[in-house]
Amino acid sequence: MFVTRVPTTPIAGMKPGTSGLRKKVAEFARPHYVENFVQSVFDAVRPPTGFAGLTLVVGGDGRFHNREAIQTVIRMAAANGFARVVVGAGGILSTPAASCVIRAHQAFGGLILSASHNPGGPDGDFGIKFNTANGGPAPERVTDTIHARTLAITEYLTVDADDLDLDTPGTRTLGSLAVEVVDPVADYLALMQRLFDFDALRALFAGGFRLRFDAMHAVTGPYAHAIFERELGAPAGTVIHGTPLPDFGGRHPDPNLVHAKALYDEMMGADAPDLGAASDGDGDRNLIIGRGIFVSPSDSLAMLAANARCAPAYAQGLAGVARSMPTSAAVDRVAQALGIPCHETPTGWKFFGNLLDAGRITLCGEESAGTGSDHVREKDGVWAVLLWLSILAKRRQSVREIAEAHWATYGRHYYTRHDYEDVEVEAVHGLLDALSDRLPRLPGLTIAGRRIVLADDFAYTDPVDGSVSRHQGLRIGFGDGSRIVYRMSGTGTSGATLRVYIEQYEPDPARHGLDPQAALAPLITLARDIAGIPAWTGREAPDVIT
Ligand code: VG1
Ligand code: CO
Repeated sequence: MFVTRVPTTPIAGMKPGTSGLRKKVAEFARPHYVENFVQSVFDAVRPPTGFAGLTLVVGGDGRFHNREAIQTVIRMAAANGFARVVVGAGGILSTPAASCVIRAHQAFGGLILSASHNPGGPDGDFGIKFNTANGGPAPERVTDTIHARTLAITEYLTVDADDLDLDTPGTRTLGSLAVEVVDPVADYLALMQRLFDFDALRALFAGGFRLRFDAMHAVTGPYAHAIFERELGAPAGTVIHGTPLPDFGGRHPDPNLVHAKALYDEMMGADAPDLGAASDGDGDRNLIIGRGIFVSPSDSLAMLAANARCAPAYAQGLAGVARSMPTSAAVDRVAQALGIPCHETPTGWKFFGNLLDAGRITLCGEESAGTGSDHVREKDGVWAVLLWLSILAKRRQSVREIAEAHWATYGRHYYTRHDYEDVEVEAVHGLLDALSDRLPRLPGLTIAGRRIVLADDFAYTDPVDGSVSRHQGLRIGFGDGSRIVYRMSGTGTSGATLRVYIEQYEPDPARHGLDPQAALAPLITLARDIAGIPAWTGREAPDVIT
C-alpha cells in the first residue's frame, strides 16, 4: 500500500481551546481541514523513533461527520506508521471510555471526535481532541505545539484505500496497520465492575429504587442501557433517549436545567423517580437531580467526596481532591474535614492530569457538571451516577436527606453560573480587559455593603511539573467569603460566551432551603454592575442560567 504525500497549506484558527479543537461542521468539512489538524497532531507528538509498534485509539460521540472523520484518521494513522488502531464499533466511544481504552490497551494516545456539550448535526459543531498515553487530554505545552504545527504544515500523509467496515467487531488490516474494532462498552463496563459493588446496586434496583437516565440521544445510551438496565436490572425505560443520533434528535446535548428541562420537571413532579441523571454529547458530564431537589455540580462534587467510601474503589479514603477555580468551595470544606489536600486548578480537565498521575488526588470536578476520579483521566458521567447510586444504596436515604445533612454539617455554598452567549468577541474582550485593569484598585473597597478582599487574574502553577498557566479568569472575593468570577468560554464556536460565576456561603441551616437565584440576587446585581455587563454586551439578562 502506497503512502501518498498530499501538499497542503496552513489553515488559520486551529487553536485547541478548553477541550480540543471545536468548529462548525461546515468548517471541518472543508478540504484538508481534518487532515491538516490530524497531521499536525501526529507531527507534534511523533516520538524520535516514529509510531512503529504503537497503538492509537479512535472514537467519537456519534455526531454528524463522526464516521467520515474516523475513516480519514485511520488512513492517516496507516500512512504515518502506527501499528494498530483500536476503534469503537460504529465509531462510538464516550470520552471517559476512550480514556479507559487508551489505558487498558497501553495505547500511545487517542483521538476523540466530539464537540461534547455543543449541538450537533449538519449545522452544529464538530471537534477533535488528542489524549496522551495516560488517557487524559493533552497538556497545554502539547496543544501549543500542535497549534504551531498547524501554522507551518506543508503536507499530510494518507493511503489510498476504501472505507473500512467499522460496525462489526473484529480485526481488519489496512496495509501493515491492524484495525481492531471493539465493543465500545466492554472495557469501560469491566472497569466499572472493579470500582463498584454491582451486587449491592442490583439489590438497590431489586428493592424498587427508580432511576431515570436521559442519554439525550448522545453517546451514553449504549453504556447506560448496558450498565443500568442489563447489568443492574433497572427496568427497561429507565434510560430514555438512549440511541445515539448524529444530530442528537435536534436537541442540545448539554445536561443542564435548560436543555434537560423535561427531566427536571419529571423530578419535581408527584411521581418522581428516586434519582434523575443525564449526560452530555460525549458522556463526560453528569446532571444529578433527586426527587424534588437539584444538586448543583459543585455540591455534587463535595457530597461525592464526603461519601466516597460508600464505593469499594474509594473505601480506603481519598488522597486529595481538586476543583477548577470557578467551582464553588463546597469541596474545600469536605477536604478540610477529612484532613486531605484540595487543589484549585484552571478550567478544563487537562489540568487535573498531573495531580491524578502523581497520586495527589483521587477525586476532582468542575462546576460545569464534570466529576471524575483517578480511574480514568477524563470526567465521567456514568461513573458519577454509579457513585451516587452506591451512596444511596449504602446510606439508605434520599438525595434530599443526604444533601440537607451535608449542608447542615458543612454549610451551603449557594452557586449559580450566568452565561451570555454568542456576544461580539470584541465586547467580551473589552469587558474583561477593562475589569482586569481595575482589579488592583478593588481590594479594600466596599461595594453594596460588601468589602472586597481579593481581586486578581487567576494564574496556576502546576505543583507537579511547575508549568504556569496565566489569565484563567478574573476573581473578585469578598470579606464574607462570597465570590464572583468572570471568564470567556474556550469551547464555543460562534462569537464569544461570557461566563459569570457567583457564589455565597451560608452557614445558617435555617437559610439552606432558598432558591439559589433568590439567595444570590444581590450578588448577581453586583456582578452585573461591577463589570458593566449590559453596557459592554448590550444584554440585560443571561442566555443560560445554571
Ligand atoms: C466548558 C466548561 C469546562 C469544561 C469544558 C469542557 O469550558 O466550563 O468546565 O471542562 O467546557 O467540557 P468553557 O471554556 O466553555 O468554559 V466538555 O463536556 O464540553 O468536554
Ligand atoms: Co463533554
